[in-house]
Amino acid sequence: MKDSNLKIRKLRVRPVVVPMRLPLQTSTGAVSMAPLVLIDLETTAGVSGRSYLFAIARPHLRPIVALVEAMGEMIAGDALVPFEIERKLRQKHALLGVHNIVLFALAGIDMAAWDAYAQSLGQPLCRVLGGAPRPVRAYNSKGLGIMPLKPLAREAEQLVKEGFSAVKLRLGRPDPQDDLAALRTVKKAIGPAVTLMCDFNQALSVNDAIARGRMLDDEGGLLWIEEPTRADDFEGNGRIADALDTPVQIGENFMGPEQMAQALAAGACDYVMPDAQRIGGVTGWMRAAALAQAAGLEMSSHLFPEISCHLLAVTPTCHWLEYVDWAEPVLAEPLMVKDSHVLIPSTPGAGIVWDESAVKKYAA
Ligand code: SMN
Ligand code: MG
Repeated sequence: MKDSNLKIRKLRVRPVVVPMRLPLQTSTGAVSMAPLVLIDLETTAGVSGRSYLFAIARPHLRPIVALVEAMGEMIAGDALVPFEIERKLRQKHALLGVHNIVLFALAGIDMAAWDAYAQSLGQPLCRVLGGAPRPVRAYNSKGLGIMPLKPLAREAEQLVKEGFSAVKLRLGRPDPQDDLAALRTVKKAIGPAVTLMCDFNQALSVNDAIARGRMLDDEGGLLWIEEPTRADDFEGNGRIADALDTPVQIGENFMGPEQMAQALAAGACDYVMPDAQRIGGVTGWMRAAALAQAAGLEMSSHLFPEISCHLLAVTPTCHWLEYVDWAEPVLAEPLMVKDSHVLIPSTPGAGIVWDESAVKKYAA
């Protein structure tokens, strides 16, 4: 159906709330259900591009759905050219500000547009981006929240048993000694061969982060310390990164490649991990990947493993894919994992297909 005159017909936007197999308690809040916005971008040739957004909390579903629908009306009838769609939507929202949920809606449309575009060319998304499907190294990021030590140890063993060689522990308990006990518990449960990351979810002040980070440096064995302090305090994150041996990882809250450029200019971190929804979809990711390459920084992904595997496969400084199964309840073809690697589907597009009966069941 290699039709280069494809046009956008309309957008279908559906909110769902799906159960999470492993609820997650972070230092800044609990996530036990996944409120998702499902986007279908219908084209004139019958091809439909699909993507989803993560609303974080149920009350945020409605405003995000409304924004995606409003943007859908702005691009109905336009040619299916992802860069042009992105340019138009950015321009139309310049006065409102292309941040936060405006940017999320734009990213959701961008991802669906790229999916439709790749499908129209009959190729997997990574091929259309100039790469080829290949296994992408992944860590199991489900669970390991702020929880008591016994279930924490059990969960750590379970997550490794699912076929992963790396997991991520959430830290940020009020008493640093309790974090240390959790870290030791998990290290003991997974053994020395399994890679371990940790994530503070912005819990600490810069000074506390330096003190706790030194404690973690002394303990050893962590691949990175993620979001030790407020995500948008680039100067503060930079001071932490300078003070510590363990690399500092940030990026899930970069709002577009523009903000990532500011973080890199401030020397905020050692590693970056943009989130497809916040960096601006496929288009934003590709620009972010060039920034990471220029800065010489390893780049990982945040959530959205289904599309992130295609993106990391064409990222020059590709590091780790964050694997979660949060969208799985509504996916007809769940992502395949083998030997701690995500396998990129060889079907046209990104490979996102809805299980329509599940979508009905979890409609919100
Ligand atoms: C995270 C982010 C958003 C929701 C849950 C957990 C966490 C991660 O920061 O990096 O996985
Ligand atoms: Mg994180």
